[in-house]
Amino acid sequence: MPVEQYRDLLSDLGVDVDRHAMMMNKAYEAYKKEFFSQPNRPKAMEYFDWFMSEIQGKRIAEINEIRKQNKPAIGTFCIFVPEEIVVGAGGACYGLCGGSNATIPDAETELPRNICPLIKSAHGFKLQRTCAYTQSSDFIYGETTCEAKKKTWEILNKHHPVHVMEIPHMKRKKDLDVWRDEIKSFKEHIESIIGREITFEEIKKGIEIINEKRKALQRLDYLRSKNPDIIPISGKDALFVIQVGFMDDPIRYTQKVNELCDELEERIEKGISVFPKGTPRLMVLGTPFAIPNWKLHSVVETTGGAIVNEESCIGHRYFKDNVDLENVNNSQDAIDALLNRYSKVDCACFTPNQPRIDKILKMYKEKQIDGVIYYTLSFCHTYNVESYLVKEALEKEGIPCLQIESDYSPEDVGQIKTRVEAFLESLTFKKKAEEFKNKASDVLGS
Ligand code: BJ8
Repeated sequence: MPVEQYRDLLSDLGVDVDRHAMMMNKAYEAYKKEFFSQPNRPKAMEYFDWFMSEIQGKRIAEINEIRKQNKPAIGTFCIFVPEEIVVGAGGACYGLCGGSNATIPDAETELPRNICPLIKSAHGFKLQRTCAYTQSSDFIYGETTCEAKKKTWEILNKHHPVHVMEIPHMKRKKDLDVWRDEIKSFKEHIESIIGREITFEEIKKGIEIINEKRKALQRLDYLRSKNPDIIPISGKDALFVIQVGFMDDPIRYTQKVNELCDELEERIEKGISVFPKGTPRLMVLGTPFAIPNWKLHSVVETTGGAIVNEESCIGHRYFKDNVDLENVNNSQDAIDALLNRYSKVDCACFTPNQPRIDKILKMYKEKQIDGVIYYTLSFCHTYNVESYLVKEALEKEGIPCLQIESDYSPEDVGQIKTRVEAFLESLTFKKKAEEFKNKASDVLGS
């Protein structure tokens, strides 16, 4: 990974350059092993491969060019952050590193062992100073979605500025009023950093840019699962494309995702699939997958299954809704429109959260899924507890579900593989039994 040429910049940002270079080289080697070994990848993945090689290099240089022009750079850990406001102001809004096991021992010097690995990993990156995105951010925008996160912000704030947004845990009118004020306060906080007001035109522009990005991702989501016999891109590649969306420049990224989609359309027309016909099609539900957490996708897709959708924040939950700009004529309208869109996010931090269950059932049917994997990061209580209600609804509909709880360590790979293997076998058996039943009823009916 060519981060060497950015040594001076990284050093000015306070990055521990030697440790960072060592980690990034390892991460890039892991990426090449994981991704380049997949057969028949779309040509348009070349851009995303290039992005990985520059993830802590050129992109960091771009963000710091933006900062030089007195534009904001905001780091986030949640899809509740209204990135439209930052992008509208000409700034960069990006997800921070939080998917690696390598930073967790450092984090555990300040945080308890028994909390979610995403939070520990992110905190560890700050303590090690090995995430150039964190080091480049004016502030980290935290939220009160889960207990572990909201308490971690107080400790993280000792090392880097953190601004916390209160996300209510219900969606009554009084809760939404609080949320609206929080969006305003986010805008004001950025204004206090750049020393000027963010205009309505800028917010509108930001909304348009991010709506286009979400539209491109909706298109990718549709093409991955459109044809039951042709899967034009692996789940792992599609996941990586979505992960890049949290770091890349949104306009360039949208263009690249659309180019990939053009190629996927062609592949579907020509019948080019990366998996053989009849491969069990899976949807993954649950917690986010931060780079380089590709463990589940790797296991599933090297065991004979294909993932065609992630009902996750690094997935469908992130891009499913656009901001409606109709009748939006001033900043207040724009904030209402943002609130309207963001309050549709169905994170398990809400109670009740029935819309998530209804959506899962709908997606299962629409995408012609064979089975679902309910995936939670260890110690994520909201998603773990909510799994009871989701599984109950799936069971009622006769939808097969495998629940997997995991962290970032490689130790449970063998065990997950064994469970996935058994699950895939049961799906294949179920499919064959259904085909047999359908044939038999055709014969009897004729
Ligand atoms: S909108 S899922 S990105 S909060 S950190 S809740 S995994 S214990 S990330 Fe999330 Fe926003 Fe919701 Fe999505 Fe659990 Fe870990 Fe908490 Fe987590």
